[in-house]
Formats: sequence, C-alpha cells, structure tokens
Amino acid sequence: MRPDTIVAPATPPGVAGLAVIRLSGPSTITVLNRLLPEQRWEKQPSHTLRLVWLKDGKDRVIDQVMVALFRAPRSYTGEDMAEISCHGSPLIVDRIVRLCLNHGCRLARTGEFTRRAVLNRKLTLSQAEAVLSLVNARTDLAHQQAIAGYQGATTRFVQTLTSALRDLYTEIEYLLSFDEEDKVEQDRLENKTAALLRHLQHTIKQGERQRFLFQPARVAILGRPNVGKSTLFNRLLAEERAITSPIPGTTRDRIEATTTIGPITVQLIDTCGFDPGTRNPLTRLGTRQTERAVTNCDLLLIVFDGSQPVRDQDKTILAWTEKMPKIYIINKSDLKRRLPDEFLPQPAIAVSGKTGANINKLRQALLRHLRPLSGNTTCPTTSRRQLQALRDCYSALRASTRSPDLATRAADIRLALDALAQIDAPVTTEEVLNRIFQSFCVGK
Ligand SMILES: Nc1nc2c(ncn2[C@@H]2O[C@H](COP(=O)(O)OP(=O)(O)O)[C@@H](O)[C@H]2O)c(=O)[nH]1
Ligand SMILES: [Mg+2]
Repeated sequence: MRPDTIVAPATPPGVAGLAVIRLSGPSTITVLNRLLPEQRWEKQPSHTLRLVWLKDGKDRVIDQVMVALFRAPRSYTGEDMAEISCHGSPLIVDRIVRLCLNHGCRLARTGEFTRRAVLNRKLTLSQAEAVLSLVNARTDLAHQQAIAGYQGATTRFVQTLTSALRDLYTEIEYLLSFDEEDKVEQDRLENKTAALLRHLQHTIKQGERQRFLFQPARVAILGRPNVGKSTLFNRLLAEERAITSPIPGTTRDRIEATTTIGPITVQLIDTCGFDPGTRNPLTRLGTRQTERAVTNCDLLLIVFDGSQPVRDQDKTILAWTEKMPKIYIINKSDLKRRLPDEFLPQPAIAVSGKTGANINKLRQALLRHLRPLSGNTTCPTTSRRQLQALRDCYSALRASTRSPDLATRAADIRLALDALAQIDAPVTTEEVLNRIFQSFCVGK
C-alpha cells in the first residue's frame, strides 16, 4: 500500500523567529505543485532551497517561505520530503498546515517521521530512541550519550555481541558433531560464556546507573509535620516553591518540581506530613497520598527535626521506610541539638534548611545514591526497553551454562540471540513501535 503523505509543524507552537513545517511521503511533489503552482517542483533537484511567496486559495499572500526539497531515498525518512520555513507565527503555521491538508496530506502522528525512518531502514530502533533522548537531554552527559546512540554506538555494541554469541553457537554445533567429549573444547566454551556473561552484566549495571540521565529520578521528602520538609524542598530547588510556616500541616498537597543535580534530572516531591495515627481527616488523606507517592520513588529523603527530642511519629516513619532506599537528614542544625545520635540506624546528614548549611553535601549524597558511577563513562544502552532486552539476553545465556546437554545449550543461545535482536529489530510489532514513538513530538 502506498503510504500517506504526512505534514506537521516541526517547531513548537508559539511566536518565534522562524517555524518549520515538514512534509514526507510519495505525494510530496504533487502537494508542492498545488501549494506553490508557480514552480515546477518535479524539476527541482534534491537538496536545494527555493525562496517563494506562498498564497492561499484566494490568491492572498500568506508569507514568504523557504522550501527545502529532499528526494527519496536521501532524506530523513527515506521518502520524498519537503521542509517549509516560514516566519514563526502560529497563524501562518496553521494556515500552511491547513493548505497542505486540503492538498492531500494527512496530519502526522507523534514520532511518525522517525518511525518512517526506521521502517525505511534509515535509522535503527536504538538510533530512533537516541533521537528522542537527544531532544529531551537536559544535561551535558545525557546529551553526549544521546549523540553516541544516534551515531550508532548501541547498534555497534549489539552487532559485536551478536557475533560473539554466534561464535558460541557454532562452537556448540561443532562439539555436537562428535560422539566423544572434547575436554579442551568444552573448557574453551565455558570460558567464553563466562566472559560474555561478565561483559553483559557490566553493561546492564552501567545502564541501570545511567537510567536517571534520561528519565528523572523520583525523590520524595518525608517526615513528620514541621520538621522543615518544605523549607528543604525550596532550598534544593533554589526557589520559593512551597509555602512554609511554623504551623504544623501547612503543606496539604503533594508538590512536585523538576531540578537537575549534576548530570541527572530529579523530580522532587514535597509531601504533606506523614502521620498514620492522626485523627484529623485532612492529615489522614494527606498521609494516604504520601504513602502512594513514596512507594514508587527511587529515593527518599527522610527528615528529622534536630532541635526536638524523638517523637513517636519519627519512629513510625523509621520503621515504615526500613527497607526503602533513603538518606537520613537531621534538619535545623542552626539550633541547639536535642535529637540523640544513636536514634538513627545509619549516619545522617545534618543540614539547615534555614541557613543553607550543608545543602551541597546533601546534593552530593543524592548524586552518589542515584548515580554511583563516577566520571563521564558512557554506556551503550539508553532506554528501559534496551536494558530489558539485555537482561533477557543475560538470563538465557546464564541458563545455557546449566543446560543438561549440548542441544539444549544451543537452544538457550538462540534465545539469547533473539533477545539481543530486539534492541534493533527492524521488523517489530505495532505495539512496540507505538510504545517507543508515542513519547515523541509531532513533527519529529
Ligand atoms: N531554625 C530553623 N528553622 C527551620 C529550619 N527549617 C525549617 N524551619 C522552620 O520550621 C517550620 C516548619 O518548616 P516547614 O518547611 O514548613 O516544615 P514541613 O511541615 O516539614 O514542610 C517553619 O517555621 C520553618 O521556618 C531550619 O533549618 N532551622
Ligand atoms: Mg510542608
């Protein structure tokens, strides 16, 4: 079936210097001929620009635009494409897009240009995911990593690993062709498998630690009312986002805000006081909301008031969060200390939300917890989906070492290869493609 020709603004809505509208598909030239009938677009060479006046159906000029033409297969999507640059007015963009729709285009779905690039083998799936990471990168390291993926670092990693697994498979087939056991060959097989397992495990670990370069880490601030959670929240954001006051229960709702700490993005959550024993219905609702927020967090900042003796509520929180990843914080270090040291099972960081003392130390602790890998090490996987494929590959290869016989072992290695192939699978299910491309913008 001949694919539709799609159109979408590639620049964000709003007023700007310029805006770009993209077209892709087999009717691109036909649409251009209808849109700009004074030119003969079928004669226009690929990769050239033209400055033209664009008019509406009633011969009124909409704007002076620059049209770039890219012919298949030498384009981003692999299809005929045009990019129309106009003045950055939402009204002009809207008019041009409408005209394209009238002349036979359909509005592109989110990520559809990149999706077509994958289907036409212009990009591998992992490169397409890197495009998404690139657009969303908010820190240097995330950007660097995304560029590496876009240039094919993930694809090369998959290819190298695939050929190593194929060698393993061939070796097993060789062993299978003999009746007698070959001790030397068998040992070689074990060593090679063990080395591959170590390599995979290392990459998976790296990938897990890099996770927060591309998706924000969810970090919740927890503690009984009035210990200074909102004050700390504002400090970490370096702005007055949450209202603070000496009245317990000032924060009634969960407040979230995004900030960056070093190379990672953090979604910081200020919770209302946690008080499971309360009779106050509002606090009870808040407590329930806090419980929900906390259970899908990557890290907790558990705050105590250093100027007060231990309360029952503190003990409840301590017990409730025993098994969760956390940093203990003793706040109000500017006041006289009345909280006993031995109260906490592991060292805490003493800070003052009020004066800002030790807040940088807290930021470093956060970074250590969320990104234990130091330096600028980059890693070949950049998405949750890729990481899952690597884990599946690892499990299958691991299972192969416990196989009762060589034939089963060969089958396990096939499974490992299949899992690995998912990362760049050129033909994959609609569902997988939808999941990847739904987080793109329209026009990408
Ligand atoms: N002296 C001192 N007071 C603080 C500090 N942090 C917060 N407070 C005060 O403690 C009270 C409660 O703070 P708030 O951030 O609203 O606590 P929350 O209920 O845990 O969110 C306010 O009066 C703050 O000014 C601190 O580090 N030192
Ligand atoms: Mg508060």
